[in-house]
Amino acid sequence: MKNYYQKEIETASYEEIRKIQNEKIVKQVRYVYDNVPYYRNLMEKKGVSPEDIKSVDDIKKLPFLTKDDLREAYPYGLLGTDLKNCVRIQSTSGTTGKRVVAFYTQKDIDMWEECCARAIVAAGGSAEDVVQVCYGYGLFTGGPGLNGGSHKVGSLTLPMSSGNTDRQIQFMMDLDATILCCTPSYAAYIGESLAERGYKPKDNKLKAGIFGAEPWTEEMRQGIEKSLGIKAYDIYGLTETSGPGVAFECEEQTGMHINEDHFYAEIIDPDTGEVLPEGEKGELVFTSLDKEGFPLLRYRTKDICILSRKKCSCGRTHVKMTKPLGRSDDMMIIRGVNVFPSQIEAVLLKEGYPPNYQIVVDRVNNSDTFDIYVECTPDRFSDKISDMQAQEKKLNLAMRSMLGIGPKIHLVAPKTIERSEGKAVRVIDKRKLH
Ligand code: DLL
Repeated sequence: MKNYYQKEIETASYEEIRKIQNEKIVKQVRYVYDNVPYYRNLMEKKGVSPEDIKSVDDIKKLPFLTKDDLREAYPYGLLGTDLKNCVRIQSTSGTTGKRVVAFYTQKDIDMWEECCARAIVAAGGSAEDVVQVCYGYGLFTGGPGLNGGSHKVGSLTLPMSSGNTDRQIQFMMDLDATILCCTPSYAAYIGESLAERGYKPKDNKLKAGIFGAEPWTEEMRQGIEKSLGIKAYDIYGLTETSGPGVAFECEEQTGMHINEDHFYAEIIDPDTGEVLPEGEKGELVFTSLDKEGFPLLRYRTKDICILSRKKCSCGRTHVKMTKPLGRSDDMMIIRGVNVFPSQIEAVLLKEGYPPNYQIVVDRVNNSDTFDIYVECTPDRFSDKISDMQAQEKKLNLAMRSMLGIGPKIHLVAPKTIERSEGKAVRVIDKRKLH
């Protein structure tokens, strides 16, 4: 028997889903127009009023929102309701110093957790399961989202958070965890660590994993499935829309169903903004249909993917997205953390370094390496190793405080980083994740 968390809506016909979306969008646009002056202003500039939006077909008339808008409106400018109605924030890094701060009412949290619950049930989860959540807890949405989803399903939840692999393995083995939730690179690392300790895949009770928050390949999936003896499911989401669970994989493992009763998806040409037909590759844009705290309309995710309405054998009818196939901006995800070169540049300038640098990212033994080569100014350059090390340490701390993760800093002599004749090559990503 097939299992769903909310069968009726997850298997509703296209017409039924459209009807729900059409009803919600009319209300939602009116709500945003009345409550978010920042967006009202954008609508007025574009000459659109709430009366122009009668169905989701009219969404294309609305203005886009981007990370730049989030930065400009930071922190409260896109809030949809009084702060007293909000119960939580979550946050992630933004393009420069300013982070994205998303606000949630209790209703928003319930909706988000239900989306995660759908993902857990699609991966075979039920009240019988022990769900080990080793996404980060705190400001990152991964831990809280899957934790809440697991509670809704009624599974026993192990709120591990990330890191401390010895403890992860101890709980996994002693408490018979059956579903593992973490980034795919951490899942691969756990698999390796189990093997190093002499465990075979059959020694654990895991049956499924729910992995996302960063790009991963089919090869990686096969490796994880083999090393842990599980079926590995992809899960997608972003802080701006809620967090994990915007889309999730079912047993077919051929793309992720988008929770269309809550999020309306469009694919656009990233250069022209034109909406592209189903099946074409472009940038994914989301409109949240019923969020109260942070109700973004037409948010440009910068993730490049393809949508498909091909019938799915799992019985779910919601549109599917491919894995993100790339980004239309320069955001990297390193050890699960979103990193923009502009953030690195901002730290260098603040610390008095010239913006001559190169970022090198690689993956060694399933863990990301993160190195930044920075040119010293002549007055700072020294023959004394301890002087240079002290400066590297200071820069490492400044980077860590901006990014949330610490790169290995290599200060190099002035004029040694190759000058390019065209666009500077700032990032060398050797991971080949797409
Ligand atoms: O990464 C939310 C999340 C947590 C998703 C746990 C899945 C599991 P942010 O930190 O705001 O939110 O980063 C969002 O991460 O725009 C994508 O570029 C990338 N991303 C998220 N899921 C996937 C995935 C969380 N399954 C950004 N595959 C998004 C590839 C993903 N990239």
